[in-house]
Parts: sequence; structure tokens; C-alpha cells
Amino acid sequence: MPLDTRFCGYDNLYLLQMKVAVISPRFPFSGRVPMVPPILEYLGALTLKAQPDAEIELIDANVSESRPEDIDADIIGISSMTATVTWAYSLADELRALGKRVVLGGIHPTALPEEAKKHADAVVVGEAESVWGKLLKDALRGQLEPFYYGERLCLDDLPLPLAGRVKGPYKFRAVFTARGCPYKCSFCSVRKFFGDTIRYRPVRNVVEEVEKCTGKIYFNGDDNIWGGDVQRAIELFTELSKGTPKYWYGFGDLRAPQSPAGDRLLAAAQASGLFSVWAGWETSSGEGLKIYHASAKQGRDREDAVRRIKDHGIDVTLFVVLGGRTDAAGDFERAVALAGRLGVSIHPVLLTPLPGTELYDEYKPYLLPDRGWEFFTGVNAVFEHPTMSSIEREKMYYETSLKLLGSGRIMNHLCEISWKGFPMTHLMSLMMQLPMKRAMHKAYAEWKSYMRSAL
Ligand code: B12
Ligand code: SF4
Repeated sequence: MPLDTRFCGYDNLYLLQMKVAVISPRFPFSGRVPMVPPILEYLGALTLKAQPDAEIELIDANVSESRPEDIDADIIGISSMTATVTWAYSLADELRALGKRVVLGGIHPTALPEEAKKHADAVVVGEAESVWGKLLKDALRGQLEPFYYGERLCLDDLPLPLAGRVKGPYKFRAVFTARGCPYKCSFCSVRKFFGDTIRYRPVRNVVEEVEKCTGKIYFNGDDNIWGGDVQRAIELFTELSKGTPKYWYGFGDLRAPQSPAGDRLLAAAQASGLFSVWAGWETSSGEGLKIYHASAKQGRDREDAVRRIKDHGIDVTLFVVLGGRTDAAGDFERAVALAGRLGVSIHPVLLTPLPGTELYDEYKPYLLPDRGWEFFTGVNAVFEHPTMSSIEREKMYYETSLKLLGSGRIMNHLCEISWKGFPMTHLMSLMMQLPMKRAMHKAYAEWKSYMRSAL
């Protein structure tokens, strides 16, 4: 689009109406994600903060039928994580071949900015807040820089996401209250991206956003819903419980519930509507926890933490990583036994060395050359293992997941949840596991048919 006709001096650029499109990429799996892509609502809001008159198009590629030629904007932003970046690159290439300008951002372009730049006019490395306004102005002038390096600002002044603006078959949206993580899990990209100091949004801003959510349920998208400050978490939960009753779930470590204020924390969380905690158990072996630097977040007695959470009527799902180079076939079976013993859901993930992590550097020599980023989803084997082939690991992954989602197991698990959470926690537990079970059956059938055609 020729820009000079509208260009009236750098300082007045905010007066011009510009068109901005933001795209959340297609996932490399079939099945719907019931959550509005948070980046669409958020980058939309950040755009309006910088350019209040901008015309915005927010596209979830899993829902929208938009073709590249239909997307007409001064600048098109695409967000991506590693699993979705292959699709994002190919869309970016198509858009640029049509003469459109593309900026890539998110966790994968931040980990590998030079790679991303091959597919984009500009790459935002890190958080967008400090650079998005300048980038939009540069786009209007037709003078994009190749890289924009975002600073980690304090979170006092974040715009409220454009809730309700993205239409689709969504069941809920996400709310974020903090960024950063002090733990050092070797397979995780979060610390490098957001830093090891937790930055918190003011409690009143979070409460305002939750009040504005129209639905009854939301996902707390923080890496750790308790944060590193138990008192702040109690304050947040207490304030949330004074508002319109809502239900929520999110990721939490197992350390905070073991703290001296653990029971107060859990009671406040349950009163604010928390119905389910997802926690990184990672591995049952102490040696494994050391290898992945994942011991600190477990506290002294993580089984006690699980019991305490459940006693407060809150459901627990544990994430377990399997198939690492030091893991054995027996670890898959042990994950099933663990679910039975603790009376929880277990979500297994095949260990995936994501770029920008310590694990990636360690596993780089073993990566399978034919596996592109679209395989880095946690259900594919992407590296050589000393004793198990990739087919064996993937087959065991699906079979373990389906055992964990067996009807008897789901029912036993429901009976294990304390009456304090009845009926919402029980209902939500069921509503999360049943679609997961259907999706897993479908994914396994697709995998088998892919294997038959490939062999
Ligand atoms: C929500 C979420 C999901 C949702 C995504 C829903 C959706 N439609 O978008 C769901 C549940 C589907 C999901 C799935 C997975 N996820 Co996820 N997810 C997250 C989570 C919790 C929040 C991301 C988010 O939306 N943040 C809110 C937005 C507003 O902020 P943001 O994305 O950080 O964006 C900021 C900057 O990055 C930048 N930015 C981002 N995009 C763009 C784009 C442009 C153009 C610009 C300018 C700037 C910009 O600006 C923003 C403001 O500063 C993160 C954890 C985290 N802390 O980031 C993990 C995370 C992104 N997920 C991760 C992973 C690994 C997965 C899975 C592979 C998990 C698994 N093994 O099962 C699957 C992949 C799905 C698949 N098979 O393809 C990793 C990704 C690591 C990586 N290198 O790719 C993360 C970082 C978690 C972690 N601990 O490592 N996930
Ligand atoms: S605790 Fe969670 S967010 Fe923090 S480093 Fe470990 S996996 Fe990443």
C-alpha cells in the first residue's frame, strides 16, 4: 500500500488510520481449542493503545476461512510458538509474495530471530509493549527495522484485552496476572523469555479484567497461579471472591501449597472459584528431577501438596514428561500407576527440546533431521533415544494417554475429588477429560494411519 499520500510527519502518524491484522496460527493437530487465542485480544488492545483509530482484524486461523489474498492490512502480525511456526512461516511467505508486510513475534521468533527474519519484514524479539507503537509508526512510513527488541516493562499499565472481539466457538478466555518464573526447568523457554523475576499486574487491574469476562469460566494463563509471593496470591484470590462468582483453572507449582500459609492459600483460591490445578510433576525419579533442574518447584513433599489441594475440593492434573534419553519404557507404565495412587489426572508429554532451552543445546546432536518444528508438539518423538525407536515411543505415548483416560479411571478419579468442590469441580473434571479422550482416540487413529502409509 502506498503510504506517502497519507504520511504527514512522523509525530503526527498516530492521526492516520491504519489497518492492522493479527493472526494466531493453525495448530498441527485436528480438534478445537475452546479458548480465545489470548494474543489476538491482547495485541489488538495494544494496537488501539498506540493507534486509537486503527482498524483491526483479529484472525484465529483454526476458525477463520480467510485466505492470504483476503487479508488486507498495512501490517500483518503473526504470533507463534515452535509447534505452530512452520505454518506461520508458510503463511508469511504467501502474504509477502502478494506484496503484504509481515511481522513475526512470540516465543519461537524470539528464540530464533534470524530464522524468523527469513520469512518476515520485521521480527519482534521479546515482549511487544515497548516496541509495538514504534513499529506501527515505522510500518506507516514504510520504514520497518528488521528487528525490534522488546524490554521487560513493569505490568502496571497493560491495556485490557479486547474481550468478546474475536468470534468463534469458544468456551472461555484467558486472564494473565503475572510474567516471569524463577525456576530453572531445563525444558522450558519461559524464564529466558519473560525473565526469572516475577512481575505482577496490580490486583485491581486483574479483578477489573475478570469482572469484564462475560463467561462463567476463565483460564489463568500464568506459569504459576500462586506466583512467588503467597501473600499476594491470597490478596488476589480474596479480592476475586468479592466479585461476580466465576470459575477458573491454571498452572501452579506444588511448592506453594506446602508453605506455612498453604491452607489459607488453597481456601482463598477455592473461594475465588479455582476448580483445577495443573502442576508439573515432570518425573517420578529424583534423579530425573535433578537432570531437568525441576526439583525446586516441587517443595519437600509433593504428594502431600497434591493431597492438600484435593482436600480443598480442587482437582489436580499432573504433567509428566516421558521418553527422555535417560527414561525407560517402564516409565510410561509408572505414570499410569501414579495416577491411580494419587487419584489425579495425568497428562503425559513426550520430552521435547524446544529452541531457546538448555535441553535444546543438550539434545541438539540427537535431533532427528526429518522432524521439522511442526513435530515439536509434545506428542512426537523428535530425537534419537539410546534404546527406544521413535515409533515405539509415540505408540507408548498414545497407549499410555488412552489408559489414563479410560472410563473406569475417569470415574475413580471423580470419586477422589473432595465434596467441598461439588458439583463444579466434578463437572469440570468430566468436561475436560471426555473431550480429551475423544481427541486422543482420534489422534491415535490418525497416527496409525499415517504410520501405515509411511511404512
Ligand atoms: C495459552 C497457551 C497455550 C494455548 C494456546 C491457545 C491459542 N490459541 O493461542 C494452548 C493450550 C492451545 C497451548 C498449547 C500448547 N502449548 Co502453550 N502456552 C500458552 C501460554 C500459557 C500462554 C501464551 C499466551 O497466549 N500468552 C498471552 C499473550 C498475550 O502473550 P505472549 O504470547 O507471551 O505474547 C507477548 C510476546 O510474546 C509478544 N508476542 C507474541 N506474539 C506476537 C506476535 C506479534 C506480531 C508481536 C509483534 C508480538 C508478539 O507480545 C506479547 C506481549 O508482550 C504459554 C506460557 C507463556 N508463559 O507464554 C504456553 C506456551 C506458549 N506453550 C508452550 C507449549 C510447549 C505448548 C504445547 C506444545 C504444549 C504441549 N506439549 O502439549 C501445546 C502446542 C499446541 C500444538 N500442538 O500446536 C510453550 C511454548 C514454547 C515454545 N518454544 O514454543 C509455552 C511458552 C509454555 C512453556 N512453559 O514453555 N498453549
Ligand atoms: S516452573 Fe514452569 S514456567 Fe517455570 S521454568 Fe519450570 S516449567 Fe517453566
